[in-house]
Amino acid sequence: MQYVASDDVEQAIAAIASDGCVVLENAVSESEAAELAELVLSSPTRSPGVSGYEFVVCLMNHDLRFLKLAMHPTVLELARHQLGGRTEPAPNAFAWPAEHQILLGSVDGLVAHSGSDPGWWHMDSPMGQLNQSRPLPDFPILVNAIWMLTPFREETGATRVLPGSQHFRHLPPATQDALEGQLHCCAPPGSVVVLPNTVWHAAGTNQTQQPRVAVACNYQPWWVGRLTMDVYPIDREVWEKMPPEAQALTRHQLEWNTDFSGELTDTSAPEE
Ligand SMILES: O=C(O)CCC(=O)C(=O)O
Repeated sequence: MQYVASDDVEQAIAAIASDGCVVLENAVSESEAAELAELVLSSPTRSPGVSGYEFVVCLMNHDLRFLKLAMHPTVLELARHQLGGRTEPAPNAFAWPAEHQILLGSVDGLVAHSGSDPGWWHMDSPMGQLNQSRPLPDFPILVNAIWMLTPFREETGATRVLPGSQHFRHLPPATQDALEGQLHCCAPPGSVVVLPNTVWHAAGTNQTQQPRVAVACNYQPWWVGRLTMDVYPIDREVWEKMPPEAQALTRHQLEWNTDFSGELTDTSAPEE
């Protein structure tokens, strides 16, 4: 696992090529991280994960301050590098406009409460949904930027990754156990691990008394739609308040079909 300065795009690209992922250190300040961690914890709309673990869905509908993470220039540059395609047309292939090649799929909180179970090893969608009788693509279809807003250490439940697994081109075994060669992404609040969806990863287990709080910003190419039933669109009224660059990355969400939905709870709703 390589740790690089948050503006060092070249080094970060090299680290992803060799290890499958990279940590950008101190990409926002610790005080900004602390403020955003509180905002995650006060956001009402949750979806359950393994025991003791919750997703806090579509944080942007709660507060546009999360744009600070989603629009981070180095993260956007890495997402473009990983997911972008042809920029010059050929006689037999058109080029999609470079500035519209990547989109923001979701911005969700990841909360591992005290005593959380370890996560299942996986590759991010849609790798698990593809035909598993063929090798999976050797290129990513999603880039996950997991922002660490509280201390990430083994005992707080830091995300686990298996460096090099980007070459395996198949899903990990369906296990929550430690895998040989796994590493914990340990870093101070304000750092971000950038993981293309070719790499195996899983949440750790939080053995402390404090919640471990992260925000996952998922980027995808223009040719991918709503990826899972646990991803929810930005509300139009919220979208209208966004700066133009963020509107361009999220406009597609306004058209998403949400007939398929996962299990959601609203912690602000009165108990029945
Ligand atoms: O919360 C974590 O540490 C892992 C999150 C994760 O696996 C994901 O966002 O795909």
